[in-house]
Amino acid sequence: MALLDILEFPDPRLRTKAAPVAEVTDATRNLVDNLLETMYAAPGIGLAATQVNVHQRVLVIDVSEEHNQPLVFINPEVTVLNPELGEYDEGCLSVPGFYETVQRPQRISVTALDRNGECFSRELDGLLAICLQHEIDHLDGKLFVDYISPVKRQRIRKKLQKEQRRQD
Ligand code: QAP
Ligand code: CO
Repeated sequence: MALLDILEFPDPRLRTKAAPVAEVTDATRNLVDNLLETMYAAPGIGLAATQVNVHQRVLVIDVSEEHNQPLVFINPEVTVLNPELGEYDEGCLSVPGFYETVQRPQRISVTALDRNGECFSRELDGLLAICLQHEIDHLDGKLFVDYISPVKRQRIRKKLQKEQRRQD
């Protein structure tokens, strides 16, 4: 297993649209394991392959309190069950230190492949539904800061770029 580097906003590679996984192989399972290790080390509750510069439709989530319920979604497809929006203060490992309120549908169903390439479907609500939508956005090149005002987004961009120059 390996810890992977996480791309940070406004890195243009975060805007890449990820391609579907044609076949779940050992290489896919290695990616999943590395995503999980990187997410737990951060620590975070969700990580998409896009964030580690791998442009395949793979993401991992663990919203459990004990950090012992890893969930894997490969080629996830969401259907909104109830268009009613809920608000949540979202953060992102690619936007470290910033949290903003985002509105998303609260009840969804997802169909995806698991780490064995088996298809499954689940109905989701609460934080898990929010987190899954946030992570699928990454696979489409989208970030939570795209939902906030341009002024706030620009302020976050400036602060992170300054931070990144310090580290280079
Ligand atoms: C996505 O985000 C998410 O700013 C997962 O300094 C978050 O794991 C979806 C993190 C909230 C819905 C609601 C963020 C860690 C972790 C930071 C994360 C930070 C350190 C974010
Ligand atoms: Co994120």
